[in-house]
Amino acid sequence: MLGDGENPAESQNPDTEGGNSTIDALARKVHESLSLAKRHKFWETQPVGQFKDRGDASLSEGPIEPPTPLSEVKQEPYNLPGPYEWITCDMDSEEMCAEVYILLTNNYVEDDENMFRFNYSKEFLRWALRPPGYFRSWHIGVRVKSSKKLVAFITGVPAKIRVRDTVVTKAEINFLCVHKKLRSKRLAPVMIKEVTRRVHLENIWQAAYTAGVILPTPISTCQYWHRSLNPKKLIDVGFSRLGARMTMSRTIKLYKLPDSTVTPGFRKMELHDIPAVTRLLKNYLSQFVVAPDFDENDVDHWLLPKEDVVDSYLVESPETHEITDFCSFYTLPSSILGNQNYSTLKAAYSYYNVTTKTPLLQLMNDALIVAKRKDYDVFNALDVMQNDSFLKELKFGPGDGKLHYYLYNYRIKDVLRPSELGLVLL
Ligand code: MYA
Repeated sequence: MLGDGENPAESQNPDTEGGNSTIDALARKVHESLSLAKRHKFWETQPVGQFKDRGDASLSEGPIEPPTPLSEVKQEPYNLPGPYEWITCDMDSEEMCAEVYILLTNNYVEDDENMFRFNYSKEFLRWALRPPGYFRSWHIGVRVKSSKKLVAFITGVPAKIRVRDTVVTKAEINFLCVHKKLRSKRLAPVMIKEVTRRVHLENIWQAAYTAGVILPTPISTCQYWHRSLNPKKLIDVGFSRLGARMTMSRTIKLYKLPDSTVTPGFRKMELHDIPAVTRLLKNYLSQFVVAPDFDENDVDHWLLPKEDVVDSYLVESPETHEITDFCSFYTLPSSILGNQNYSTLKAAYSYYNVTTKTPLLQLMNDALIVAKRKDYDVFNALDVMQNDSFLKELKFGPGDGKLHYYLYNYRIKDVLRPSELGLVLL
């Protein structure tokens, strides 16, 4: 099933007792067994947790390197190979946005079997890349000088992220993409160094990112779970398989959902709900080790419903009119590669969910009902936050894609359990 990138050879589930030490041991073993040539030539030079430092109690938590004076930050862009040039992508421009969309549609993340490829919509990209306080200079493209064709991309957006008690403005790095024809030419490290330089120019020294590949060194490793909404299509396109001793009609029955939601007062979030939703989220997210520190502007941007981009629902108590619960998902279709009958898989991704009165299981079942009604084929969720408490019961199945979370220039002592993460990156 589709995850965010490849599924590394890892059979351990960190979300179990003793998971940290098992992962540490595994990481050390992998590191030791690699020949020098196979090591991370680029990542070993970067201020990130290194595999060899795992479990070293003398290293303290927090920034790995202090900020350098701004005057010492390199003023000119890094050198690109001769045929290429840097551009700053103006996502307000319809043409630019379309070029980025096409690059990603044809070259971005695929599953292990190359059956599906993320197909972020233009509207989604605009939303993801222009949050409050965004920097246009962090939307970086690489063009072929002669043809002007866009062949690589990387982005950052600023976000206040709390790690334990410390809130730091970090860059969230995403959409790193190199055209298929230009792979394995060490372009990615140059892109990463260039975005780092531009982030430093704004006096920001930390970053958060996720990837399907193992790099030095994950702060946590999560798993995607998938809830079939349209099982027949999912089976037809090879996203899922008919279970043993299951017929198609029994499978369809198994995943059937009621037509309407069950929680009284369940409705779409509206503009006037922003203060209440912000309060709910702030309270709720405070229990996690790593979480965004959302203010009302952030909630307006990230959680107010946007057609085919982000959906948010809440529970308004019919008696007191208090907002007691909240759930949300974002829309990220995938292209179905080489199928005669279908070209797109419509997927909803669980985003931020908060409960104070409604059982989470019931709230998420209502989210599934809404998603089904809106014609999504599948509802995906990571095992972050308290998601583990509803996944199995609501008939989500584990995917084979793992998603690793990383921090740049910030050391965390021990690997975190997914349930200690309160952060969802797009
Ligand atoms: S995750 C999504 C990544 N995109 C895709 O998977 C799309 C399809 N794949 C591609 O477009 C290419 O394969 C990419 C690599 C571009 C991924 N994150 O140029 P190369 C390292 C970080 O020869 P290519 C997302 O967007 C690799 O280990 N590093 O390789 C978050 C090796 O280094 P080392 C990665 O295949 C991105 C080097 O690149 C990734 O042609 C967060 C090889 O370079 C990866 N996903 O291109 C970026 N994949 O030798 C980090 C490979 O050391 C941000 N590599 O092992 C860091 C914070 C920066 C800001 C800091 C501010 C203070």
